[in-house]
Amino acid sequence: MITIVIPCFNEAHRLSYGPFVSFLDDVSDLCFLFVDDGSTDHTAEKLEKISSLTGSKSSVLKFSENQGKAEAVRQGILRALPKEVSHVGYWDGDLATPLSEIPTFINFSTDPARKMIFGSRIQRLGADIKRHWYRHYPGRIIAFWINAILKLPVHDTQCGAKLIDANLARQIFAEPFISSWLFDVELFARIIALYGRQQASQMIYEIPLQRWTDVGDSKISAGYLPKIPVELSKIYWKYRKELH
Ligand SMILES: Nc1nc2c(ncn2[C@@H]2O[C@H](COP(=O)(O)OP(=O)(O)OP(=O)(O)O)[C@@H](O)[C@H]2O)c(=O)[nH]1
Ligand SMILES: [Mg+2]
Repeated sequence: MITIVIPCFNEAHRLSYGPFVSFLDDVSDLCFLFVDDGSTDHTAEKLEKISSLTGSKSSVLKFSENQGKAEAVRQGILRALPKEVSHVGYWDGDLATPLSEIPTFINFSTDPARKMIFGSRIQRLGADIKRHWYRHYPGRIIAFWINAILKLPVHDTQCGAKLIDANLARQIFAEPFISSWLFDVELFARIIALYGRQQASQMIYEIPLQRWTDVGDSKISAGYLPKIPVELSKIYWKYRKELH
């Protein structure tokens, strides 16, 4: 069984039931756990509707106060892990990465050597990656600094589409994250800390996505940009011994 956590904060206008319902109709051994992170709009009603249409294949974890994406994903994963799951994951609820990419992730995860599989938004011929230039270019600069900190040739740590072996997830989601948006970088740092860089680079597998669309109405505002170097410095400082 695989559980994929969908973090949702005031997503009523971006959540549509159709894709979730039809995807769950077609798959077995996979369920979604939606985390309603203190939403104040109609997210709860939308999620209830998805739950009622999909039965036991989806459930909702609700927080009365907003925890931020990192903690919401972490709590969702911790909720899923005691059940009989081989893998857990998380997927952005705006479906910027369409659910149709999930089977590719699952295929790659059948190799037991691959412990964390994640999507990469690489614009290339033959793929349909629609990302605004004003998100793409800052993203590449941030990715450069993330590479420098992790010392791994990773293209896109920040894509919100990841599938992780349950035993590894038990280790890397145990502690709260210090960063609410760059927590993905901490996941990589924690794997390096546990297994060393050499082994980490064999356990982590980056999949170039076939389709990705910038959905708009992002929760990350331009005001967050100046905070990114500060958050990256905090991450570097916290994990510096393990990352040397
Ligand atoms: N639980 C929780 N989820 C959040 C919060 N803010 C955003 N999210 C969720 O995180 C996911 C990604 O949020 P977006 O606003 O799409 O972020 P983004 O900037 O578009 O990220 P990209 O799509 O990678 O460019 C969505 O499923 C959101 O609902 C939050 O405070 N708490
Ligand atoms: Mg998005």
